[in-house]
Amino acid sequence: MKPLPASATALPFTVGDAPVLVSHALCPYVQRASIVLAEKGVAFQRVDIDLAHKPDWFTALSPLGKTPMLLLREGDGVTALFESAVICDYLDETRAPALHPAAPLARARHRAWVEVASATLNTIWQLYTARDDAAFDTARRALRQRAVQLDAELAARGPGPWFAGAAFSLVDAAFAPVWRYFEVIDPIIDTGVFAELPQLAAWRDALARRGSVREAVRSDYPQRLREFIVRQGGVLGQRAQALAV
Ligand SMILES: N[C@@H](CCC(=O)N[C@@H](CS)C(=O)NCC(=O)O)C(=O)O
Repeated sequence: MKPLPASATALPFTVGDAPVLVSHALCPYVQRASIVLAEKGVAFQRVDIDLAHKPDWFTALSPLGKTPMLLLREGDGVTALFESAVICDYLDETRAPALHPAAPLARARHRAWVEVASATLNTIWQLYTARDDAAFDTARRALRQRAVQLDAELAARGPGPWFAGAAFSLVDAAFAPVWRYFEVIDPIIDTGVFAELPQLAAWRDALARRGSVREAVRSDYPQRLREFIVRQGGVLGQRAQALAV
């Protein structure tokens, strides 16, 4: 694939030696890429866009019109990478330290758990867009089941603090944004998703304190997420609004 000439993309910023992470303030998939860049000590520029009004340059470069998109300088041109798992894998193949296991089978298993994190994000979406109590409870139960499953997986894997023990991995980067949602959701409606799951509690806690995880969102993230949830107008949004007045 030939990189696009920089002049053809009409970007409102310059892609220099540091890659550009095209982002949305609340996007959990962007957080994955941001965490991985930070873990690898790669300096990057973050450009936030409004997904409700996608800029033309973004639509031209992004086949699926989704964040994250990573823009990389290649010679005189710019190459756009999309899909968070692909971006993370590319970064892992090109920058140390490795965040995937070296053995192909263990690496494949880790990639599968990244998929589990994506599926969990879809269920969280169902939770905060649920229009009635039954839909909310269906999503809540599915998330509880997932949490129980992960707690058992962590117990089987042995001591942490990370998913794969002492080494932070791409699975950690994929799940950190998943658990972060509940820092905003649970104070609105206590979902009970994490009740009595000690391994999972310890993992969540370690992730929440990791520098790369903390820096993956701006300081106003909780407030923005709460406002976004209110705008959804679902069960959770209505409760959030009621609590705010
Ligand atoms: N599978 C994609 C999902 C990315 C995604 O869903 N991004 C959302 C924001 S969090 C998006 O850009 N939505 C805009 C749209 O679908 O039009 C990935 O892993 O990168």
